[in-house]
Amino acid sequence: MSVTFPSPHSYTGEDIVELHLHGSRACVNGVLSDLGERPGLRQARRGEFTMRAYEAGKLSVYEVEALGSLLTADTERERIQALNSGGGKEVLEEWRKGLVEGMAHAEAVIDFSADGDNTDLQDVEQVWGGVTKKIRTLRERMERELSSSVGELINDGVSVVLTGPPNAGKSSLINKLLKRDFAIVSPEAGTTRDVMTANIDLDGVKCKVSDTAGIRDAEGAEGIGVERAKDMREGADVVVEVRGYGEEEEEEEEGVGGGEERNVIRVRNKIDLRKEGEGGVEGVIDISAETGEGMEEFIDQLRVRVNEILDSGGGSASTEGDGTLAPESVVVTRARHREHISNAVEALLRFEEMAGYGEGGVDMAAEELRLAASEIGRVVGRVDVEDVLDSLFNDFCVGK
Ligand SMILES: Nc1nc2c(ncn2[C@@H]2O[C@H](COP(=O)(O)OP(=O)(O)OP(=O)(O)O)[C@@H](O)[C@H]2O)c(=O)[nH]1
Ligand SMILES: [Mg+2]
Repeated sequence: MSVTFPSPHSYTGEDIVELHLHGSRACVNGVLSDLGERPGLRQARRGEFTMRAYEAGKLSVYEVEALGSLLTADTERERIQALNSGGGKEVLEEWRKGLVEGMAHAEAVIDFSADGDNTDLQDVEQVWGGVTKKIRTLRERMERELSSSVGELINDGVSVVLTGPPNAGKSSLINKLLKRDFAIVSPEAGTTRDVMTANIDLDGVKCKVSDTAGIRDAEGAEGIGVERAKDMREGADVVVEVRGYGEEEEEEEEGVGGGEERNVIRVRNKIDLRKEGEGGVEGVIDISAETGEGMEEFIDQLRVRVNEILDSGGGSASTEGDGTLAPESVVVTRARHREHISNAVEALLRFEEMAGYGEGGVDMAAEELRLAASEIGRVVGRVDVEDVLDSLFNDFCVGK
């Protein structure tokens, strides 16, 4: 069976024919090899359909990125965020419109001042005052959006780093979390050296969990592993401090453990070795990576921390009054968006500084507005984005 999509109402805007076949490899290969022998026909490259849709103006870069996120989405939150990218695009277009309006007003003020007619000077100043006020509000709105990294966290995953002394059971714990034999576990201290990272889906939120080398004074390859472990701990969204049962005390003295940092979860592993009648420690979750005891409480605690991070990362337009996420208003979902919006904010700060300085100032200030508008335009963008697109389309599969 075949279905035709005449131009311009197809995905790419061109004429498209879809062949619907039986799914067996032999059928598909038979048809493909027949088509391949006909002049002018070849297989599509990865993401070529989307590339053509983009070139035909059917999709913006922002939408292509969202489609890329959708195709690679591991979790429900990622999927919803990608589907809601339209909301982000609308916000961006509203910002750009505001900036372009500001530019138009600036032009008017410049023209008016050039006329040398001072009778309506007060009106002009009033108009200009209104423009600068609007731009300031817009800039504050952008800063609020930048202060939230929820979009990127949902896309990239929340990083959870397991750390602690050698032999505490970090590798055993990651295996338990992943429900598979992922990292090597051995009674030898200093088994893990490289950082080992795998994703888990925590109620629809992607978490990148990393097992790291046990922290101790070490040389050679293990020493490098320890350095990597420390770097990972530093950059983690959530730190899980793992101690082996009976090993907590000496660690505290060395100043490795403890800490009341908000993003730290402290666990005491190997609780199956606990002696009769011995109690727990305040603020520390007892688990056994071997028997699974306490794992539920640990995962609950992890869930609480991850949600706290997402909620506080919102703290703005992306968080509703009751603290629940409103993903439809998330604008920044990639580092690329952050970069352009930050550039726009900087330009607007310069604008605000100059806007007050008489006539010459308006000229220069207007230039900053233009710059800010073009940066915001790039986020949605059709401006010099070839490199973005190249790397993006590579993530797509053939046929998309
Ligand atoms: N009894 C008991 N033993 C455990 C438990 N968890 C881990 N172990 C044992 O502790 C030893 C060390 O476990 P690992 O998971 O390799 O510890 P690690 O923290 O990754 O160690 P390094 O990679 O060397 O830093 C192994 O012999 C495990 O079998 C537990 O809950 N109970
Ligand atoms: Mg290990």
